[in-house]
Amino acid sequence: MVVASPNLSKTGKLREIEIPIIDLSADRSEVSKLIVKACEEFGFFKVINHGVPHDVITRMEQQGYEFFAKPASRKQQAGPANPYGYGSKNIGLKGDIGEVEYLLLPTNPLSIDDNSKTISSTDPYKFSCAVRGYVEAVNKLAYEILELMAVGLEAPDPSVLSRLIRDGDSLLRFNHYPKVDGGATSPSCIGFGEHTDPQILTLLRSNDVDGLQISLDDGVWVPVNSHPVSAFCINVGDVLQVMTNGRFLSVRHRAMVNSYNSRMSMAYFSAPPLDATISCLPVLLTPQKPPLYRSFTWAEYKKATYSLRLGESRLNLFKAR
Ligand code: GA4
Repeated sequence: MVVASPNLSKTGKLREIEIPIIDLSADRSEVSKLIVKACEEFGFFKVINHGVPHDVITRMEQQGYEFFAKPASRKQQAGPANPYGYGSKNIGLKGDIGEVEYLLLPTNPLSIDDNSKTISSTDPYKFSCAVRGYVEAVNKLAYEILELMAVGLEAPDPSVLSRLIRDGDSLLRFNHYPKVDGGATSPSCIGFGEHTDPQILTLLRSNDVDGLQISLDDGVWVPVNSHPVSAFCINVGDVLQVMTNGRFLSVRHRAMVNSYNSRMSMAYFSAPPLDATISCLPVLLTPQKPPLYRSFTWAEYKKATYSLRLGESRLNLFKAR
């Protein structure tokens, strides 16, 4: 079932569109078609009835709120982000800034346990349990969505995408966008500047404060409202654009801040292992549609990602000749 999600903002260069909301409990073959359509059209959709338990989400959110409520000096003990750890205003390694503070974490269980000690000295066990539980649940959801995509693309092997994220280099990010005076009316209202996500798939949860925007190919920004609250936002990353030979769009997006409410989001970036080779799925290649990108390893792509600014297009570096 696709529920219309009308967007009410009409200010400036913002446009109303209906972002697909896909019910994952509906008929599998129907759902796989809807997912493919959304990925082709927007590189973005929302899912409901996704199977991630409500208490797993709230436990995780609670940990995020508790961490960001700590004094700056305490949070800084978990930073500076290089690229992992606590960061405030500085994004990445090339001088990008935004009105955001965040925690960026690798998701393998050992790293979670290790990082928990600096992030939550009072109760590292509680933090680590919440994060482990959440990662397990969203990773399962990522598997399911990637399988549905493969089915929708008519790949002979339905696990051709999902198996790539097994023991992968997936990351977790808590973003906190404090309210900013003059937010939404001044240039400083950008919380996280426009970019695409380098990985395969991003699964994002946020509180009920708006701020996320996606860009259509004509450069118009579309606000994604935070309704329904129980949904996850899913976006295609660069690697999936390469694997689908440009059929799925790695969508440009950004996060805005406002002067009324602070926003918190939690993003799970599902990625392949560093040594995985990324290339187009054979089922999508024809003599008329040769590969748009050359093959590369995830390590190679990740290195290119960190050598560029946030908004720069790294995919251009990997175009086939
Ligand atoms: C964008 C998507 C993820 O948040 C992220 C970001 C990473 C970081 O913050 O360390 C990057 C950014 C993201 C792309 C370009 C580089 C790297 C900041 C930056 C300027 C964790 C990721 O994988 O790439």
